[in-house]
Amino acid sequence: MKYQNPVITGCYPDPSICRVGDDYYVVNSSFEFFPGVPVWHSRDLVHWEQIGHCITRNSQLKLIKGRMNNSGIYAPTIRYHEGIFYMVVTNVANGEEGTGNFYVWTKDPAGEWSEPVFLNTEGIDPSIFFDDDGRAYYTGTSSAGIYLREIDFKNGKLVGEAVTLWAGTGGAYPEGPHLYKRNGWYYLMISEGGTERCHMLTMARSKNLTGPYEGCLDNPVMTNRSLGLPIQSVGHADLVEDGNGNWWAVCLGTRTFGYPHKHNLGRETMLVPVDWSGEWPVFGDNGRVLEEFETELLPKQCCPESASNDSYFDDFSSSKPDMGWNCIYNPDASLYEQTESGLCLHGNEKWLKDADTLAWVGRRQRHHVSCTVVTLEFPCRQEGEEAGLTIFMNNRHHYEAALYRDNTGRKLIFRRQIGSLEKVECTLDYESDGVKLKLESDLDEYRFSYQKADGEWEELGCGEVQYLTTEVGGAFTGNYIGLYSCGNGTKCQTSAIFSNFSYEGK
Ligand code: 6LW
Repeated sequence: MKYQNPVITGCYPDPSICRVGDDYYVVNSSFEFFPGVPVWHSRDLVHWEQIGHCITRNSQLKLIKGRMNNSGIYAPTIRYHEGIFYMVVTNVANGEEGTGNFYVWTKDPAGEWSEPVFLNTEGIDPSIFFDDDGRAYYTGTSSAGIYLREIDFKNGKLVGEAVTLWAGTGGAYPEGPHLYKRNGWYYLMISEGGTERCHMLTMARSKNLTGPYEGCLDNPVMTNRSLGLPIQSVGHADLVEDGNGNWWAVCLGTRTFGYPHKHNLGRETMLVPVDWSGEWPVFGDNGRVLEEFETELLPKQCCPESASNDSYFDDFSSSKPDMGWNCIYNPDASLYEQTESGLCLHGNEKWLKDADTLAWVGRRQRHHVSCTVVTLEFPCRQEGEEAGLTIFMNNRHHYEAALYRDNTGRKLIFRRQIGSLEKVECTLDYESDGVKLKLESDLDEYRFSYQKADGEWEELGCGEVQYLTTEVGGAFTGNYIGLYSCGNGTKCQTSAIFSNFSYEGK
């Protein structure tokens, strides 16, 4: 059978995987977005369905504001041991209290996870390894390389001395470590070169847990660097052995376009067949990650119900919001309300360009070519009130169509914000209380339109995709399609009601 990469499209980087019987679970980074750490389930490794989040309560996570797409939740690891799932992760936040490395645990990965247990240790990209004798170990990054320390889950703390295991092959940023044991060897797998175009996966092994570790002579064992392949920047991988003894890796990669290469969907999750019949694993096509792999080895059971993430509709009638929706930073419940007419946003006094708590919900853009339509009711009366549909990399890079009230009346506007440049490029006088908005995307442009009274769509404006790419305006995340309301200086008196949201990816 042939399958296509990415297997999880959109901004779902730093995948980590574990298996329990026939069930596979993946978690990803979530940065400043909330809920944090999406949890996916699959039985065939190709079709993934989101079943929850590890972080769903403000008490579990304090997100700091202000740093665009490069703070918050980095690089989780998921492991299963004796009936319990553990997820260990970093909240990157300048060393503020209640941040750093922590783990949460659960017996049901689709349910609620525990309160955080902080580990008070340096670095990022934590991982957990259970040795055959049942002892558990933590690995993480330091300036000297990858270090190991025993972890005592009973008492929720690291114990003993830290030992540096390996500093990699000399590439920048040795990170993303995971340990595995096979045929009496401890294998340490890490990423080097940075998460951008030089990203690579390297390995070392030792007969002893604490080393010395010897690098694989074939390092890097996986990379697409300097190759003209459609998927770039592959790395940050995790391995899993299926029930038939075959090995697989999940890793991140980007689908780049244009020249110089750029990407706007963030780093996505790829599946790589691994041949570990020899001493060292061989990843994908001789160390390269392809868009399409042909393999007869996938676990047989398929999950057809989760086969399509290509289209999505929401009338916001469900009492629990769909898992694909996120807020930015910790949510303020007073800004959101579910009503019979749809999702109601109560805009606060902020601007959309503020790196702050907003009445904002967004879903990841998961396809380059896509079409989103949403209905908005917003009889704005107070000067400055605004609500609309935005394509959003971060607070400094976004385009939107919105209903807006200025000192002369209600307007329909199209605005672009590219760094510190901000321009309202179209302003139409607009009488009606409501509007249907459309956002279309391809590799070149984001196009916004609205539906006129006669049912025809009229374009409001468009903007280049390239200015909303990671390379131009972002850091670690991809674009979100957002619904928002803001008062631009004064708290909104008018509620914005969004309904009939549809997204179609091609
Ligand atoms: C993550 C690091 C990385 O912590 O990017 O690609 C960082 N790898 O390991 C943020 O995703």
